[in-house]
Amino acid sequence: MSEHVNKTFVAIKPDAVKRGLTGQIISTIEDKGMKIMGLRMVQATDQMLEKHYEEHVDKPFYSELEEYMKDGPIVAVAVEGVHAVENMRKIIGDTDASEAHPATIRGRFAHMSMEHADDADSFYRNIIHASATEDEAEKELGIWFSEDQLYEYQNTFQQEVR
Ligand code: FUP
Repeated sequence: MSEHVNKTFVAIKPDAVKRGLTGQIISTIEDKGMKIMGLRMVQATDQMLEKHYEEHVDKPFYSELEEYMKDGPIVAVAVEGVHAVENMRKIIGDTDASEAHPATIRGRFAHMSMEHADDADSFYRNIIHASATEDEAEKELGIWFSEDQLYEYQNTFQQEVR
């Protein structure tokens, strides 16, 4: 397989699932031509989140982040494509929705700034997560999916560029 093709992990977070945005977000990934190789609705556990947010576990906002991520099921999506990691990060937009380009998922479906959430003493919710690097993607796919939940097949777009 070409070195330009990689896999990434996307989490449609509980706020997005509750708002009924799952379909639109999945469509956005499919519209881009990327391949969904795994899809599952899952209730996050403390253990999964501690692994997923390893770098944030000791931060002051962690307990609220954990509460937010356990507030309902998440929809876990495994995505493969040409530069999928980089493409997905562009599609989701800036972590702070108020900074995110309006054409991105965060820019389309959220507008709150982290600054305002802090002032209002409310936890910051930003719809979606996508892995930042290939190493992070590999780690995160391993947390949210077992091997037999990931499907290898060729989508139409791959057939076109073969
Ligand atoms: P991202 O990679 O865009 O998901 O962002 P981060 O890994 O930096 O942050 C993970 C989540 O922690 C974000 F979705 C929001 C939350 N967060 C805060 O609430 N406050 C912060 O200062 C940083 C992150």
